[in-house]
Amino acid sequence: MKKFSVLPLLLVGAILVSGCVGQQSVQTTPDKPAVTITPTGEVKEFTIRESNFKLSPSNITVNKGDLVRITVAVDQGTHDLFVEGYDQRVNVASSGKVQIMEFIADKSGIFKMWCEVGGHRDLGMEGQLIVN
Ligand SMILES: [Cu+2]
Repeated sequence: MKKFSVLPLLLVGAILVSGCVGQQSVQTTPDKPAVTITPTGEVKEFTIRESNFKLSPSNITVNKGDLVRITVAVDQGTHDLFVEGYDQRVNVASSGKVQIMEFIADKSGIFKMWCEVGGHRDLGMEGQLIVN
């Protein structure tokens, strides 16, 4: 009789333990590698205006950990905007269109950004995102 009454308790115990272990393994092995940034809590907002063939402003500076919000406004012609390193992009759009890209600046460095349409980059539509 005693064997029968102990067995269910052991099973419950085993389930509880495996449940805890499962939770711990989720915490210690996330899907993505841990990103070691401390968010600054700052939101840095910019508007980059695009025309033939320049970005205005062409350089923007933020601090690592900032939330960066860039409003890309096409004033003239047809353009997109790509930010290297962060792989951020707004779609190709024509005059009058406004798009927003937003990301956490989790890597410091100087990252080029440019318009990918035709030869626009070579014509001057290039700038830099500087993350200090
Ligand atoms: Cu362009």
